[in-house]
Amino acid sequence: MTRISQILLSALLATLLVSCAPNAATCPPCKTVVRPEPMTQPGSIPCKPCPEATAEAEAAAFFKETEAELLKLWTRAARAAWIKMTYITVDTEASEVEANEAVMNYTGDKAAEAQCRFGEVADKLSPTLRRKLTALRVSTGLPAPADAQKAAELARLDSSMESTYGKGKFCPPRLKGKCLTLGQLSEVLARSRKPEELLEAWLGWRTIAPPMRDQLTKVVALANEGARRLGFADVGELWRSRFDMSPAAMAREVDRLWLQVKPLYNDLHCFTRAGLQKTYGKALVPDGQPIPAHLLGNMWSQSWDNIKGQLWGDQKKKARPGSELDRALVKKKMTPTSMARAAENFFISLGLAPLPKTFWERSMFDKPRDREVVCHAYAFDVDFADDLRIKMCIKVNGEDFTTLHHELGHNYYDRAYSSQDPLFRDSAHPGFHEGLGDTISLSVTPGYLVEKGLLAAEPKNDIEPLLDRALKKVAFLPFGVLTDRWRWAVFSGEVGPDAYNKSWWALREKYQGVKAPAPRSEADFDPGSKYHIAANYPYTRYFLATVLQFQFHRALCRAAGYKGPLHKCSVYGNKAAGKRLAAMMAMGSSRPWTEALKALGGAGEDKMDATAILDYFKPLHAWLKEQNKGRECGW
Ligand code: X8Z
Ligand code: ZN
Repeated sequence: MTRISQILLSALLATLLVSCAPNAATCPPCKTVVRPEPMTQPGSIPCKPCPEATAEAEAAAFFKETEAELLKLWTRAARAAWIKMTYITVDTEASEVEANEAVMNYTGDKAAEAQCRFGEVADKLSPTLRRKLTALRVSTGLPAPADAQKAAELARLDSSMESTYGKGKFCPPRLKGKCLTLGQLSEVLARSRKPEELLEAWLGWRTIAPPMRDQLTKVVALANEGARRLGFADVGELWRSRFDMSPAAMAREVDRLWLQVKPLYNDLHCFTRAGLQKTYGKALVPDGQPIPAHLLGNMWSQSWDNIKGQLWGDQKKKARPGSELDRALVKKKMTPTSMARAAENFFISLGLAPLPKTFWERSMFDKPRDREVVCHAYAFDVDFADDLRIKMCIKVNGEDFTTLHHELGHNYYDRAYSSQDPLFRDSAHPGFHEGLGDTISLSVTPGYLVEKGLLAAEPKNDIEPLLDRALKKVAFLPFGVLTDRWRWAVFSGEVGPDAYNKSWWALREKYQGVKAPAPRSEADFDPGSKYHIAANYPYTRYFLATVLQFQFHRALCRAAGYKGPLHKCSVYGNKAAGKRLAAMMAMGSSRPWTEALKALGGAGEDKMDATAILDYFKPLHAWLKEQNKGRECGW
C-alpha cells in the first residue's frame, strides 16, 4: 500500500467511525485501523467503544484474526532474530529490524484498538477474552509509539544495542591488535587469582558499553511513548503487569521474597568475603565493606561458583580450578552435542517426548569461527509449534551443562503449550519459563551424576555440593532483584542519563554488597555490559525463577513420593513428577499462574514462596552461621 492510499483509507475510516450510531447492532470494524499520517496524538485510535451486547462476539472475532496475524509476524521475527543472532551483519540486522518493527507496529495498533473497543466492557467479557486483552497489551517488551518513524527508530536501536553487545571485544594494548571476547574475558575472571589480571578483564569488557548509553536514553523515551499509548505510565509498569496482579503489588511481591532470602544471602556474603581475604588479604577485601566486584569469578558477580576453591581454603583445589564435574565431562570426552543429549535424556526420563530431529539439525552449539554471533544462550521456538532450537557457544564444563538444562526447559515448555491459542503460548508468568529447566538441573544431584557415570563417588558430606549450588543460586538473588530495580527507575524517569552509572552502583552496593574495583563515572555505562540490558530484556523473571525453581522442585519431589532432604532429591525417571510438570506446562498462560502452580504442586501451592529455597539450604545456612561466628558481617 502506498502512503497516499494509507492516508485516504484513514480519512475514510474516520468518517465511517464518526457516523456510527451508538445503538448500532455491532461496533464498526476497527480491524482495518491504519496508522494515522501525519501523526496525530499518540494513542489516538479512530475507534468507538463496543456496546456491551455484542462485545463478546466482536472480541472473539477480533482476537481470532489478530492472533492469526500475530503468529505469522512472530514467526517471521523469530526467523529474522535467529539469522541475526547466529550471523551478525548489516543485512541480517536490517532484516531483524524490519521484522521486529512489523510486530511492534501491529501489536501496538491492535492493542490500542482492543483497548479502545473493549476496554470499557472488559469486565463483561469471558475470562478468556479478558485475559487475551491483557496478554496483547503486555506482549511486546518495547511497545511501539504511534508514529511510524519513531517505531522504526526504536526497532533499529534495539537491534543495534544487541549487536554491539554480541560483537563486543576488548583489545588490550599489550596484545598489539589481538582482541578478547566476552568468553575469553570471563575465563580470566573465573580462573585467574591475580588482581591486576582480573581488573584488566573486568574493565576491558566494560569498554564495549558506553556507545549504548545514548541509545538506551532514546529507547526509554520512545518505548515509554509506546507504553503510554497502551495506558501504562511507562515501560517498567508494562513489564510489571505480566504477573496477574497490579504492577505495585508485583513490586511488593519481589520485596517480600527478597526479604525472606536476604539473611541466607548475608551469611553467604560474609563467608565468601572471609574466603577472599585468605587469597587477597584485608587490604583488598576489607572487613565490613562491599566485596570488589572483580574478585567473585564472574563478569557481573552474579554467581560465585568459580571461586569455590578459594572458599574452602584448600590449596590443592586452588591449584586445580574447576569442579569435579568439569573434569569428568572432559574425561568422558563429552562434546556440546553429547551434553545436550544428556540434558534431553533427563526430560525424556520424565515421560516427555524427545526433541524433534530438526532441533539437532538446526541448533547452534558451537561458537562459529568465521562470523560474529550473539553467544548468550537462547532458546527458540521459531514457528511457535515445534521448530525448536537453541543457540549457545557451549564449553565442555559444568556451568554450560547446567545452562543446557535451562535452555531445554524453554524448548520443552514452548512445545507443551503449542496447541494453546497464540496469545497463550507463553509460560504462566515469565518466572515460570526461566525456572523450568533450572528445576530439572536441581535434580542433577551428585547421586544422579554418579548413577550416570559422570562422578566417581558422591562427596563425603553434604556441605560441599550445597555450597556449590548456593554460590550459583543464592549469590544470584540480589542481582536478579536490582537489575530491574534500576531499569524501573530509568523508565519512570526517577533515574536520568546523568545518573545511570551512579545509581547502578548504588544498587549493586545496597543489594549485592559488591563495589566497583576502580573509580567509575558517567562516562562509563556499566549496566550495558550485561546482555539483558543491552538487549532490553526484562530481568526480574530470573529472580522469581530462582525462588520458584526450588518450589517446583519440592512439588515434584513430593509428587515422586520422596521423603528425604530436599537437596538430595532427584526426580530422574519419575513419571508421576513428569506428569505434573507436563500438566503445568500445557496450560501455557491461559489461566492465572496461581492455577498453574496448583497443577504442579496441588491445592496448597497458590503463591510464590521462598520457604522451599530456605529448606533446601537449611543445613548449609546453619553451617555458614557457625563459620561466620566472630566475624563482622554486613557492609
Ligand atoms: O540469560 C539467562 C539464560 C537465558 S534465558 C542463559 N540467564 C540469566 C543470565 O545469564 O544472566 C539464566 C540465569 C540468569
Ligand atoms: Zn532462560
